[in-house]
Amino acid sequence: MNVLISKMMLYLFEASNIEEFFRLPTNYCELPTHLAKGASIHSPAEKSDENNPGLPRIRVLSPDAERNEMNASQYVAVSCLILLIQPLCGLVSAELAESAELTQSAGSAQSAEQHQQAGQPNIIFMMADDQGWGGTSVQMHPDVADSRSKIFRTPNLESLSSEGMRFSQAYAPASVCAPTRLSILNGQSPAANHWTKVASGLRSLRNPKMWPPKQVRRIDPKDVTFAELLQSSGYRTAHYGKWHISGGGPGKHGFDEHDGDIGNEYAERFKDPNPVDIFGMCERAEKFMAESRDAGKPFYIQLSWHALHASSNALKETTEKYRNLRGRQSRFAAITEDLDTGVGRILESVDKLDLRKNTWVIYTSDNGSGSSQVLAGGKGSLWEGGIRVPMIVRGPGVEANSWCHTPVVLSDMYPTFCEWAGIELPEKAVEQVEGGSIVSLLNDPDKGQVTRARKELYFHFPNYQTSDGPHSAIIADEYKLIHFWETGDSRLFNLASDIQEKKDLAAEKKDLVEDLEARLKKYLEDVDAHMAEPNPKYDPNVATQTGQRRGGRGAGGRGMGGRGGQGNGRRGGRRNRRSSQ
Ligand SMILES: [Ca+2]
Repeated sequence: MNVLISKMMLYLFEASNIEEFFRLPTNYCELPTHLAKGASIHSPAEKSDENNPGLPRIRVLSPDAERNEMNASQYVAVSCLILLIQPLCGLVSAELAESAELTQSAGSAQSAEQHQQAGQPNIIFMMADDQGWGGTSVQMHPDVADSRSKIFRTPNLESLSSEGMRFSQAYAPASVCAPTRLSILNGQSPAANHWTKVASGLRSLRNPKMWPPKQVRRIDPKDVTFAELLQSSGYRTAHYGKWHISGGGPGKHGFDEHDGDIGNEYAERFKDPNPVDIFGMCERAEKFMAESRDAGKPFYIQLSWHALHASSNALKETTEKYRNLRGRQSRFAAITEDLDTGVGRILESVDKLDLRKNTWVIYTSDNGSGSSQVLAGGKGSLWEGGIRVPMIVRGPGVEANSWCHTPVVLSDMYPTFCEWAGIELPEKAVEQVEGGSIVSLLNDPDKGQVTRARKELYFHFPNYQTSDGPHSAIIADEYKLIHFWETGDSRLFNLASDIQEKKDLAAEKKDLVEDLEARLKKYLEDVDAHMAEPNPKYDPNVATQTGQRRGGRGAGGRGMGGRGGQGNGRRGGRRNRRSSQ
């Protein structure tokens, strides 16, 4: 406490006026640079003080990593004390100013622009819906020519990738929509969130071998989201586009501005000239960027694009360009290009507002689509086609046109954003977050490392959506094991040499299979994952209906393939596009 008071006193000596001081609890940006470096102020998990219910608890993490806490009443008391002695400050501040440190910070009041350059970085996180690994014209792996589409045109993403880093092995936490979105926001896996499929689909099942678990289907109000932490440390935060995880909508979970608690149906009414609200989202984002810059505040903007949903809403002009393609393919090509145009407008806004130097831009997708010419499986399956997604990052210090081949997962974004913002995760978030920061990879893609609570990546899909049935997967080093719960069988692949998951190594590496199966099962127990349970009334002589869609390979064989031609729209669970998956 004494340390905190002394730091506040020091701050007051340097503050140009008392109003600036009073912004301290809510606006870390107002701290002089030398105090602000590495410091954060937040009132995160514990929204109120245990001893004084209703009063927010304020935490100050000083640059030397000392954690200090006080509640709101203590803060007011300290503030009043400092107000009383403020007249003395003038007498002593001249003496203090002789020290090199204070001299350096004298006149530290920064203009908004200066702050943007020196303070916490801005973050723009863009996520497409159902855009597969090969669903853009950006090659996602240097050795895999077909990791890009030769039909779809995304020149703005090409430009972004030429200025940033491509992650060749980035994963969505889930192979379906909402579970991925929640996992990004709270940093926890879909298995631990007990939300692995958008809806259980129990009613459509007839005589299944296993009964899938029910789904939670909303963000838990107790979750600490990264958006709340950013907000508490001075960020302005906005979420535009598809939310899809209920729980009261973005405004209840850390976003100052948002489009509400909306899902797929929302965007369907937006047609030419604003297909699925792509350009509306761009306009709102640019306005938010400009306002934040003018206020001298860092911002976080999440653009959860509705595209590629409602692809028939693409601009007529763009659709015309692809009229030689067949049916769905022409629509997906058109909406993909429209989305890319939206990405270009966002990038233009960043430059127009002179924010590039201090702004991170991340582009990715919420799940695979099965539209890759290379990857097996698709949406709703844990083959690479269901979970490997495009990912490009541009930002301060990132080498242009660079690659990172270390596996990352989108739940890594939470600690990454917090590290960029200089936020130390509160205890509750440390327990909750399974991802690790990718900052060191961005600094050095070869030597950097991601530190997570567990070294391996885990995926859990105890549901029926494809011919795979309930299954789970673990990726450890270059190996990936997929376990199928209906049969108890596992498949093992070396992703480094077999990205297509063609050569099953399970028979020849039995020890490794045993080891990975044990790790997978232990993980699922540790996070209390909800499992599919055997159906005691299952009758092998009666037909089974699981409502399966394409996109898997099938637990027992390779018959399903799932490696459709680029963007042919027939693989990867494209049926039922109007469903809420
Ligand atoms: Ca999706």
